[in-house]
Amino acid sequence: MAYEHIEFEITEGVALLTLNRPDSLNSFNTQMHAEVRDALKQVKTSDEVRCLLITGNGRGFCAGQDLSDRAVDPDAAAPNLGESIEKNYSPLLRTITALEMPVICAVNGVAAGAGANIALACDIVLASKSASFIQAFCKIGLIPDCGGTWTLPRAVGYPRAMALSLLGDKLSAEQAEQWGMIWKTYPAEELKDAALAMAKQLATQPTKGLALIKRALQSSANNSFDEQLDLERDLQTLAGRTDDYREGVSAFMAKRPAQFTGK
Ligand code: T3D
Repeated sequence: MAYEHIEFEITEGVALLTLNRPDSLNSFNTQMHAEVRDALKQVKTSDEVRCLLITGNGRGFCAGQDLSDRAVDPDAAAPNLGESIEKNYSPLLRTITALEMPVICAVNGVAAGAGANIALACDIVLASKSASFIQAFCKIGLIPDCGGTWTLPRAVGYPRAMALSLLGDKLSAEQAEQWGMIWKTYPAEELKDAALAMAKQLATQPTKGLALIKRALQSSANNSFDEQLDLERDLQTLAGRTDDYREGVSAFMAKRPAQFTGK
């Protein structure tokens, strides 16, 4: 598939997916959804990719749904937003969170609406110091989607999640970093290099083990302590059977750097 609204490349084990509709702050239209879906299918099926990095071109990361596709004639029937969520947004979020590798988001500018919550669903969120996060949904009569009503209270606590969602205020990336909502901020000119360096480093690590860590932490939100202990036992059993575990222990014992294959 030829891409018009995204850029996609795979280098050194890293898939770099760049949203590329800068004139509308990389907001999602149907075609961009299809292109992102296609790229993520490649990420999922490739033997080569061991880390995904998502970012945006221009001054925004992503302003959510392209609202020019939603300009509703007052006499026309209301659009079926549930269908749009079911067909496009929820599968995207499910794919990102289920990918068996680390997913980094480098938020290069404003992340609003679905754009904010897509970023927050990634495993490690980096941002430019000039970026911001806006739960813009309330300003147009909608509710936070893309998992935001799940992710946000867990990331920042209920009072902050509620105020951000009801007010739709702009949260600076630096404040988000201080709150622990994201991992780190960087000066704008350093963000992409820092994100790529982190992605390349992660792509050399025990990918299966990292995927199991991701699964364990995701499950902790809904498990009791006892259930989580059982899950850790089961996932550690799987981790212990990987080639990379063998290699990690041999390398440690031989006092040499480990050469992980992701297997
Ligand atoms: O519909 C469904 O399928 C359901 C799912 C919904 C998910 C959602 O994401 S709903 C929420 C949609 N997003 C928003 O409500 C955010 C709308 N954008 C904004 O509020 C502002 O643009 C920002 C706060 C993000 C940034 O403000 P600012 O002042 O830095 O930039 P700007 O001037 O508003 O935007 C720059 C251009 O991008 C501008 O176009 P122009 O005038 O230069 O030709 C603007 O219209 C365009 N743009 C920004 N956001 C969108 C957009 N065009 C279409 N859709 C957008 N979401």
